[in-house]
Amino acid sequence: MNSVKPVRYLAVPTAALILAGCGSGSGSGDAKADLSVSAAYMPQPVSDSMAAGFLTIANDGGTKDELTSVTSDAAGSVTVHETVGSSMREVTSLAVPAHGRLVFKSGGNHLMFDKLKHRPMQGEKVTVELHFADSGPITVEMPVKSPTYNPETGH
Ligand SMILES: [Cu+2]
Repeated sequence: MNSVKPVRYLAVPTAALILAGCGSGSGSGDAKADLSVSAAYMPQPVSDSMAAGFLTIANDGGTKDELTSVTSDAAGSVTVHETVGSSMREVTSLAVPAHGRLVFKSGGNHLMFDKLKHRPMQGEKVTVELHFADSGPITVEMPVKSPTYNPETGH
């Protein structure tokens, strides 16, 4: 008579499978994050060891992503900073909203290059690799501009 019990338990895994199927279906197709980078530049640093970098990451997809780290062969470390009031602090990630942008600009979010291999000069390029929570890495050639470069005026 112990052959009755297993039948009753079959109902539970079936319901779980149906739920799992719904969940994976909604995450496919054009709902994914679709990232592109523009307006990248580094003001020629006044320091031999440290520099800042700026860029804009646009997301044309319907799902948000997160910038989780930045690496560069030109520097011993690259960290992501945000500016709150008049002080800056390092953050471990920044969101790239769905159908939105993550903007790095002077006085706001910025990349901080530390332990530079050499001091980047105007006209050179610094290669950085951006790493995200979901999307694949993006390599960016960041041109070095004058120390007082203003992206709004272009000089
Ligand atoms: Cu900083």
